[in-house]
Amino acid sequence: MVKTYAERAEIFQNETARKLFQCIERKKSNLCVAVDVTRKTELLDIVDKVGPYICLLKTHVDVIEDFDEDLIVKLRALSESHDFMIFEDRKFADIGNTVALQYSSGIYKISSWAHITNAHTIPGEGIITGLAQIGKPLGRGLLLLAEMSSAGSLATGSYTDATVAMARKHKDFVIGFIAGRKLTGDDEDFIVMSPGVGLDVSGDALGQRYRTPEDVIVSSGSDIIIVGRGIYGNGRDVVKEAKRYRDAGWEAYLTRLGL
Ligand code: BMP
Repeated sequence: MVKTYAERAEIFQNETARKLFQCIERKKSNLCVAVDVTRKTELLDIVDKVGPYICLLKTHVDVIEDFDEDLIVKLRALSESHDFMIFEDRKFADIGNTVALQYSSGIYKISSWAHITNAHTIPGEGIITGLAQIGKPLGRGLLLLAEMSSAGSLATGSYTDATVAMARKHKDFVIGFIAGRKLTGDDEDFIVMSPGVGLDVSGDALGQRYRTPEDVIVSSGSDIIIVGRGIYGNGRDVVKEAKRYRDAGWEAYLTRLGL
């Protein structure tokens, strides 16, 4: 039987995963918004508008042209006031020693504010142990990129399988996957977050491919939809679109539960 988010919240060893599922249940939202804009004020404005409808904000902090510490202070305040968590989509991809430095240091000090980050598995298991050295004491969670939504992705087949095997060895820190579908049985608990979700178009000019929330959640068993330009792109009404995707994601979840 398919478990509810609330039931699954109890199972996780990792504190961040538990809190995320509790937040999803509280807000009745499995929507993560991806806000890929380049100015602080624009980012903060969108986040303030969509905040009530999301469980998770996904950032690419390195595209912000006027980044400063104040942005982090404000994002954290919005995360508290609107009750969502923060996922920095850093896609680490280096040896353990290097990623530990990239995660903790430099301009962004990602580990100090992002509840969740992610990593490619191409370097091998050292990338997880390197990030865990920094993130585990802080109670952070890591997602592994097991699949990608872009056309021609090489993250398929045995690469995806090896990524799942790595996750199983680090369940206290690895909380799940970026993937297009559920990758493990119901007896194991990993969160699957799926990017490449859109209701109006099937792709972009640079290889992105979109599927509907229903396809992702009901047919493929994913847990969280990640939506970017479908919400904030092309002069869209950000609040209206955020509600629309939140509702579509939640209805799909209820359908999956058979309700
Ligand atoms: P959009 O919905 O605007 O296409 O944005 C998708 C977001 O998800 C981007 O921030 C992108 O970096 C991220 N993403 C993706 O599209 N596909 C993947 O496989 C992994 C991602 O992180």
